Amino acid sequence: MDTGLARAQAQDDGFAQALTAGLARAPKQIACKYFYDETGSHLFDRICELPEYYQTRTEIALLERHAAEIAGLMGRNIEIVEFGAGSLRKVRILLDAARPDAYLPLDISGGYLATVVRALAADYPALALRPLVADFTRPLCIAGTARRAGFFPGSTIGNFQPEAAMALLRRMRGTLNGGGLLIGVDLVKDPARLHAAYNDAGGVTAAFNKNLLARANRELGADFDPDGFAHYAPYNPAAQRIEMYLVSLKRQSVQLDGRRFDFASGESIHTEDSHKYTIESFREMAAHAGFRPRAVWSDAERLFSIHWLES
Ligand code: AVJ
Repeated sequence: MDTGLARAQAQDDGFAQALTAGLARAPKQIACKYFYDETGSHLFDRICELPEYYQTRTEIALLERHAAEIAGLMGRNIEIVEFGAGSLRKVRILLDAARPDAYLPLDISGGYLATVVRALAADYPALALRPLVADFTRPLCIAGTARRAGFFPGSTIGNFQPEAAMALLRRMRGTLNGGGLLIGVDLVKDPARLHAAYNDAGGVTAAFNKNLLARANRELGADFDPDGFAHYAPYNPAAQRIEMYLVSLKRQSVQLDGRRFDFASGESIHTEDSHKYTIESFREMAAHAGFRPRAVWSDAERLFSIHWLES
């Protein structure tokens, strides 16, 4: 989607440490949050526009169609807290419909938050903007006692292993002062449809995946050859998730931080899992995290879901 925004770069998000530790493991791995440097964020915006990637446009259509009902459930005199400031297009729908007293975007990038605040200040003069530089995957405490509506769109919850997703929901619940959580969740569906969404014909997802290697070269002085790796993103139906890998196309070595990492031909770096849920399986997980699932909206094809969970 066109957010019209670029994320600021060079925040110290621990990439160097995470990559050296992840490449020393067997099998090799790296957390998917490291995709999102400035280039990666632009590539992700392009993914959201792809014909194969139904998620973004489906979620936006659901938000638009049900905005009034969502606002009614959120109630009056609330604060909206967004976990990971993402697409302004999505939160604007909520700001217009729910008219909260304050918007608290939480993000690891202070530069990106500054851009968000600048973009919204002009259009919402009566809205208190309280950006918070924070990693929402870590323990969270947000000062203040006003009732909050949490917002966690984009099926980002799918990037966490189910156990970690449950723990994250629990932690988010603890920040809402008795309010609710509006959360977007991608649904289990025809594996061919899922496969196409992560293996687009234009190769944008492949470029997004390989940008991790380019990022390591740019920021850490590594010497990865991105063409020496293949983008591989199969759907694992037993685990109900897309798994994303970079697979070495040959035997090769990479220098990073004064260390050498060897790759056998065919050896992989696991870069992302994207878990899919049924409406029922997600509601069950939310209930285990202490929420009461109150409302759910989905499109006619059952591609994507948005849940309103009360705490
Ligand atoms: C929208 C961030 C959850 O799992 O679909 C898109 C990111 N990875 N294509 C997803 C992603 C590959 C993603 N999130």
